[in-house]
Formats: sequence, C-alpha cells, structure tokens
Amino acid sequence: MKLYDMTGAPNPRRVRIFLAEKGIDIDKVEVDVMGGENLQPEYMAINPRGIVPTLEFEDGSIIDESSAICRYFEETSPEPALYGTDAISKALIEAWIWRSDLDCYFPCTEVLRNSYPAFEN
Ligand SMILES: N[C@@H](CCC(=O)N[C@@H](CS)C(=O)NCC(=O)O)C(=O)O
Repeated sequence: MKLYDMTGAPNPRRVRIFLAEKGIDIDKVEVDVMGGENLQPEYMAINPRGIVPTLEFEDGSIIDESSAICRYFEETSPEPALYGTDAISKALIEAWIWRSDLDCYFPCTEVLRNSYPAFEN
C-alpha cells in the first residue's frame, strides 16, 4: 500500500494528520503537483483524475478522496476512533466534516484555483 502525497497540499495533509493520530506509518510517494507531475502519463495511469492524495493498493486499485482514505483507515485501524463511537458522535462528526468542507474549504479552493497565477490554465 502506498500514499501518493504532496507535502504542501491541504487534502494530503488531512490524510497525514489522520494517519499520525492513528499512529499509522505507510509508504508515501511525493508528487510534484506544482511542477505538473500529477498530469503526466505515469501518474495518470495510476490515477486518471490526476489528484492527490491517492491511496494505492497492491492490486493497483485506488481510493482518491481524502475523506474516503481516512474512512478506510478508521475501519481497518479502529483505535483511536476518529469518526465517533456512537450514533450521536458519528452523526455530529459527519455534520462537521460537511460543514467545514462546504462552508470553508471548497470556497477557499475555488478562490485559489481561479485567482492564483500558478494555477493559470
Ligand atoms: N476531493 C479531493 C480533492 C483532491 C484535490 O483537489 N487535491 C489537490 C491537492 S490538495 C490536487 O491534487 N490538485 C491537483 C490539480 O487539481 O491539478 C479530496 O478530498 O481528496
């Protein structure tokens, strides 16, 4: 199992924080997104969406959504529980994930992608 990662990017960081809280250490491959490595044929063959983070399994299958990658590790390494322990805490944590993504993270992403010169084209 391998995590395609980028040190400065927020979604991979979300996964790295999750792994650190779980005490899980896995192989990581740094992808140079600012240099366009994620859009090269070699990386697109691994993940046709050209994004990080990507969790790749031995059989070549992938998970390429940060929240879903975290969910995978929550299920395979349940302690410490980071997605809640009962119906209320699980529901509240999910609500906060949606709220922080929709009200904060996604709008910030759109501003950055559509105004920061390095993202032009
Ligand atoms: N919904 C995805 C978003 C992944 C994403 O947008 N990753 C950025 C880095 S934070 C990326 O790979 N951008 C490359 C690009 O858009 O070309 C997730 O939560 O993992």
